[in-house]
Amino acid sequence: MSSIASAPGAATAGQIGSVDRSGLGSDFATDLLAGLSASPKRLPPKHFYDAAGSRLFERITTLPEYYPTRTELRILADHAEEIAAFIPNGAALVEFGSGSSTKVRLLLDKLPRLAAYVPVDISAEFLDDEAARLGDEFPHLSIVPIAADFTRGFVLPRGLARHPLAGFFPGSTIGNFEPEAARAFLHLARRLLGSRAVFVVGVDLVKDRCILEPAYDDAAGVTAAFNLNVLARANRELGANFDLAAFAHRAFYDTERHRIEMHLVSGTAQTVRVLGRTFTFAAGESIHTESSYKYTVEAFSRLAGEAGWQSAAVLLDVDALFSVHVLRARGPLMQ
Ligand code: AVJ
Repeated sequence: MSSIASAPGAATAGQIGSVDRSGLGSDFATDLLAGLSASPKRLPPKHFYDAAGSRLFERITTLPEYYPTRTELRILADHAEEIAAFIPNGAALVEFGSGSSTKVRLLLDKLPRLAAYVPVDISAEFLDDEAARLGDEFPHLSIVPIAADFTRGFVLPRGLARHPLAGFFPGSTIGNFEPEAARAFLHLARRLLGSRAVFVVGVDLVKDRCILEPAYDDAAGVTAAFNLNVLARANRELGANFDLAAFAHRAFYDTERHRIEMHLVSGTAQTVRVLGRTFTFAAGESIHTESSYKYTVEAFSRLAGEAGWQSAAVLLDVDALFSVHVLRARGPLMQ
């Protein structure tokens, strides 16, 4: 892997070229205790992605019912050149929540003059592997991995400041945010990337529940295993005693709020111990583990507009299942 620190004259912040883990706290315990104490019970979806959860998610992306990944890949493959044309030569490309780098490869192939690729991900393990692999494939590209929870904001290495910045946020991960939080995140990205930035965002589209619900409740049970893994993770990491057989995966589309909700439903009245505390479940009581918001093209453009971006292009697949928005920074930013 080459490093941006080797770029002549680049001012660096000392963390460049290696994975910076300083932003990672163990907030799983905190969030689990708070979420189980809340009513209704809840847990943020970012905790799905330990090593086992990341593997299960990779399997989800290959399921016949789960259309988002393959559809977005198709859009990116079909329009890579058009999207790349919005990203200036010498830019640094910051990817939020990079996971596996399959999607960005399609853009990198069309960006031979990119100065740096900056994958930001909560999973340092994934980051290391993918960064190493990408480094082999793109030997002239500086790769600057940052292990951070981007939902909390993070600092870019100072060496990147002199480059025009572009953001990449594929996968409709933005759908995990409540609309207010999505707007706040878009605003944060606008501040981070600067006044000449371009931001490429993948957004899942509103559609019939007949397509949406199977995508989050597949026949092979992989999504169920993915959802239940967060309880297994609590048992592994926090010594909790969740009985996985006593919880069921449930996913449904809320047509009014335009969101999929995933829950873990307790089959019986039971108590669970986590870090010395006891939590009671009524029969049928659930933990709300994920919301996955769906947007129309107009609704997402409006949201981005409220966060200091303007729409430069919107690309869809032929069946209008998924959208890729190319946004450009607009006007002076209100703090
Ligand atoms: C990674 C948030 C985009 O909402 O479709 C997939 C996560 N959850 N199946 C999504 C997920 C269940 C996924 N995102």
